[in-house]
Amino acid sequence: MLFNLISASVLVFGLALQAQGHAIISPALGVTGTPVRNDVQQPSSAKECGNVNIASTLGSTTPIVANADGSFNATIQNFNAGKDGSRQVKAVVDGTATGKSFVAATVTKNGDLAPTNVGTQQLTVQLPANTKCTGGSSKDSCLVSFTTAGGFGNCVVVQQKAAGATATKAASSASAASASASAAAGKGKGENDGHSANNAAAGHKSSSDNTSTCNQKRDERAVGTRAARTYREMEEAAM
Ligand SMILES: *[C@@H]1O[C@H](CO)[C@@H](O)[C@H](O)[C@H]1NC(C)=O
Ligand SMILES: CC(=O)N[C@H]1CO[C@H](CO)[C@@H](O)[C@@H]1O
Repeated sequence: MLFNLISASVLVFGLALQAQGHAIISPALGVTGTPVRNDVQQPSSAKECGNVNIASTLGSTTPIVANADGSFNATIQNFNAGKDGSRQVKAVVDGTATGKSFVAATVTKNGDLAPTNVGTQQLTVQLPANTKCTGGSSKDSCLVSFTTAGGFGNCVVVQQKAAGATATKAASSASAASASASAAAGKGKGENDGHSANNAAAGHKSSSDNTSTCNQKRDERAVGTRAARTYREMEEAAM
């Protein structure tokens, strides 16, 4: 009995030494069922989804459907406490869902930097306003990669049903475009602030210049149909 207790303590101690801050964001790319510690990746700028094979898992991963305003919720679960098991994340998004062209997204509701417990928290992310999810067989999926302050994380699949549909209509029909232009005008300042933050955060990302140019155009399109057309052409060119 005592021996069992001791070996159990040794085992727990050993596991604690191994445990270097793992946390996973669900529903994780390539993970079915309840995620376990081994599902956790270590995203890097070269491999934002870690070692997960994006092409072969994209279609079978449960997607998160984004709101029409480009926000979505996800759940983060850590497997050990402390900063190593941080539930505080940064997020980047790849509209093509190929894993090749990520830009910064804004985490509007984050988790604890150094949680004292093991558990879950809700994350809320705002995609940049000009994001178009074009990946996957339904051509409406983005990949979002999360990295915790502990260096762990993974990708999730985000579907852009409402916003994607609006964008597609806008590209093919002038009336839809002016409708979404007035919607954009109505949203106004808050979005722009988000863009500046995104662009600053994107920093090293190659598309940040294009992002800011597009954002400018997006705001201008409320001014008139010519601007709207320019913006649409730009969007089409970007696809
Ligand atoms: C995220 O969750 C909050 C509740 O915590 C809810 O109000 C909000 O609508 C959710 N957002 C999305 C995009 O589902
Ligand atoms: C308008 C603009 O800034 N276009 C640039 C977008 O980014 C590509 C490379 O990613 C450049 O080649 C373009 O000049």
